[in-house]
Amino acid sequence: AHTIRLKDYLPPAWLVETVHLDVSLHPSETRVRAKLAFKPNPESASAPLVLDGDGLSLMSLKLDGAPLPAANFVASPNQLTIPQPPNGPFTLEIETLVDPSANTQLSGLYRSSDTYCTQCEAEGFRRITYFPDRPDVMAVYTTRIEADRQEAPVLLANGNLVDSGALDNGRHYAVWHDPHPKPSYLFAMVGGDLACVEDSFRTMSGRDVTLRIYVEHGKQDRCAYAMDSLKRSMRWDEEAFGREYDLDIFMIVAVSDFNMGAMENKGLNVFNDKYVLASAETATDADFAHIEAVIAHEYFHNWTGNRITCRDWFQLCLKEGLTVFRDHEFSSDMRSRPVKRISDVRNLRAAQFIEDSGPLAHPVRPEAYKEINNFYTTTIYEKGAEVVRMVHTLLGPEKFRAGMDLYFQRHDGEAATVEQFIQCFADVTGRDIAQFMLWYSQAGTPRVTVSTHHDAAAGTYALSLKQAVPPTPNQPTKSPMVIPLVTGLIGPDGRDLPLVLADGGVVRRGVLVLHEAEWTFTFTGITERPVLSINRGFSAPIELVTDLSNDDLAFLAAHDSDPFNRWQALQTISMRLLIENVASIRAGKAPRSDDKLMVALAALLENPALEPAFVALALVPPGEGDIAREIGSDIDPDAIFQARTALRREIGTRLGAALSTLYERLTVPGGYTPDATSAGRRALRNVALDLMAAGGDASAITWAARQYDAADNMTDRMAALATLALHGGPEGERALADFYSRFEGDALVIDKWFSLQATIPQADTLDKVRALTKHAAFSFGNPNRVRALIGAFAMSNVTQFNRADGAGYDFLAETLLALDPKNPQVAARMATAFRTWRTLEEGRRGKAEAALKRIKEGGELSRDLADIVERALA
Ligand code: HT7
Ligand code: ZN
Repeated sequence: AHTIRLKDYLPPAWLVETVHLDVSLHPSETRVRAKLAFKPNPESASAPLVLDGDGLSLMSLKLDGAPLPAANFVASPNQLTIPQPPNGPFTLEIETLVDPSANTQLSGLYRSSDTYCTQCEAEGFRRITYFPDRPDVMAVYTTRIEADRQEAPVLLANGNLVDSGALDNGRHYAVWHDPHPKPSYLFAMVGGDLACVEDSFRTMSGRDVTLRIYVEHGKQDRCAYAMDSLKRSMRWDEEAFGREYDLDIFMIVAVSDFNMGAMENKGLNVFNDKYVLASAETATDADFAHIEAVIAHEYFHNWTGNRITCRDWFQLCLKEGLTVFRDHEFSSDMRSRPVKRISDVRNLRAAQFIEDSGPLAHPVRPEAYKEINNFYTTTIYEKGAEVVRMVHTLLGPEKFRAGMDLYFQRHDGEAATVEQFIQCFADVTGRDIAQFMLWYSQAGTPRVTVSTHHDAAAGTYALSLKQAVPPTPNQPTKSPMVIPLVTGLIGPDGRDLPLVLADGGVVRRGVLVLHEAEWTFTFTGITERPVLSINRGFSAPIELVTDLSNDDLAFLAAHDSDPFNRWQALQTISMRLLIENVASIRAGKAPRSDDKLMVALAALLENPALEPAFVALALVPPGEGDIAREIGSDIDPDAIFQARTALRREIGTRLGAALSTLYERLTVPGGYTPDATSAGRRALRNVALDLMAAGGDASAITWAARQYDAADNMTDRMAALATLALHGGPEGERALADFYSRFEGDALVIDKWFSLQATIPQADTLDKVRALTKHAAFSFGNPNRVRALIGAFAMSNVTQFNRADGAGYDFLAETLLALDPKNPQVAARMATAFRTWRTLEEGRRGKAEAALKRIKEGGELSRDLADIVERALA
């Protein structure tokens, strides 16, 4: 397939001022009439008019009201060209016919259950009509939709409703007008028989905005948390960023077939129903937190993405990284900031660091792509957010806000670039940004190695830092980056010492900035040896290698004023132990235990000042993927699993008494509420239960069974079910069967049942997963089902996906080949499970490579799947 390159960007030759769409909905023959007002772009040379299409059937074409003779245009399903358009403005009327029921790709106009809906990002609009389908062509849209009133009583599009009424033959229509110019990827329309929950919000300037959430009939009572999250997001964006909503109505439509989480279409967000619907009985605390975050994320896009959009898809992180940063900040303000940061960093390491160290690594702003859908990655989103966070750390909150204000003021209504965004921060500080831009252009996770030297006689403390960025695809050598390291030196009394640099330099807000490949910061006035706390709050997305001893780390775990580094210290001690034990297990020796680690963990359990949610996170050892990443090559997933299981067993047995006390003490009084404090208590209680079971405590199984039966909420029921399924033998089987019969028919809940079974690290799991693909509740047509079963198996069941006999790889290869013709986007995403294949030990490596090659040669692959497989093999 053709490669698209950033360096080839050219402004559009033709701009579109207005779009009038007239859509007559029909299950298989939807007629779309598009009237487009074109004008030449004064900034580019005259050129033919070339419009994008994707699988379209052209029915008629008029230019300035007159049918265009066939000799004057060239139309194919994927392109419409007018070689010699008029010299000045003109209108084009294009009529196309589309089949929403046959659209299994879920891009363009499709049907979810019986609802008509659209997904236009990144390039779905061209599956509805011919258009210059690129984000720098911004137009004002008016959308008229007509449909059978019975089939689709609700007709929605972007903007405000300006007209509606009845038609003959049981049909009706609605006209929506969106006054804000927008790119085609933000277009949306919906038609269906949906229920609606309504509320309102008064903006900071006193305007009343109608808020509506549309869901399937009967699901209205599961929308309360989403609505509350929306109102809190709207208020927060006013308070934190001064951003007010700009239409009279904001709508969310929940659909059950959706390729991603949600979509920020102007005024008409379309959501995967997983991120809308929640009740105590059906959603876990984690689900509630995700709903809050995704609602906020899509709402925040109204300013960072919609009012200011991206010039081209290479700038995707401009809207996504920034909006993730904003939603992380929102959740931190709504919940516990340290707990949110630890969870976000855990996710970053588990997904982005892995992507960044393998064949799919790419810069936060890529320079080339074959299929843009494959670049909605954790690097664009999560690393993109970390880069914005570093700007915040380097500048401090006031200057950061000033830079953001300037960005909104300068670029409102525009399609902008990453340079323009970063330039705003340069302009409010007078700083040079050239080196910082490397964060956007260089892929790979920088590794910073730290060594320290305390000179008691001189009262100095030298902190030597070295940075290196590993090679990544097409980037063999790298330059040093700007790395902001929030740092503290902790004295023997556990208090931070003043940071005074020997050269007279000032350390603002504890931020040391490394610019060079190697640098030594020397502090004065340090008479007693301090303990170093560096990269506090994970101020830079780096791998850190320090010379801290385990005793230093235990000291940090107990005393650091930075909660993130308290957690990190325990993780580092555990990681050292795990890595040693993996090597022992592979050498046929028994894993060792670490008394000091147990003492440090026990201290956590006894410290009433710590938040339960923090303690819960601190008790969970590094994941199998993290351990593999740390080891780096020649990975044996079974040895990693055994080492981790041994550590969990050790924690469960050594701390058993304290864990059971916690379990009994931490019951959450009253009915279920999803707030962060109660969720934290539940999290710790459930971690305690699971560790007790891991320690082989038979009473833990009894407690889990009791908890499962008595639970009044999904968090406790699901946690008990997981413990039983993992450790409970027949009790586990009984509970799994009970769970299915309790929730049969509730697809989102049954997804939890699929995922749990797919992630059990036992030898018969693959057979069970195969059997579950035939289960009545499973469907390859629904992305949530596919992700719940196949995705969970391939991405989260490290030992069974990586079975030594290669059967896990074979299963995934076969599944992807079957799924690809139906839904290439989802197939391509699942294929990224192969991204670490080169790090495996020889036997598995060979089998994974063979499976990848089998996919590659498996017939006519979609551009999406071919791109991932080719890059994985390269
Ligand atoms: N901006 C949205 C991205 C998205 C998407 C991309 C490709 C294919 C389907 C999609 N659905 C949504 C989501 C977001 O980041 O807010
Ligand atoms: Zn987004």
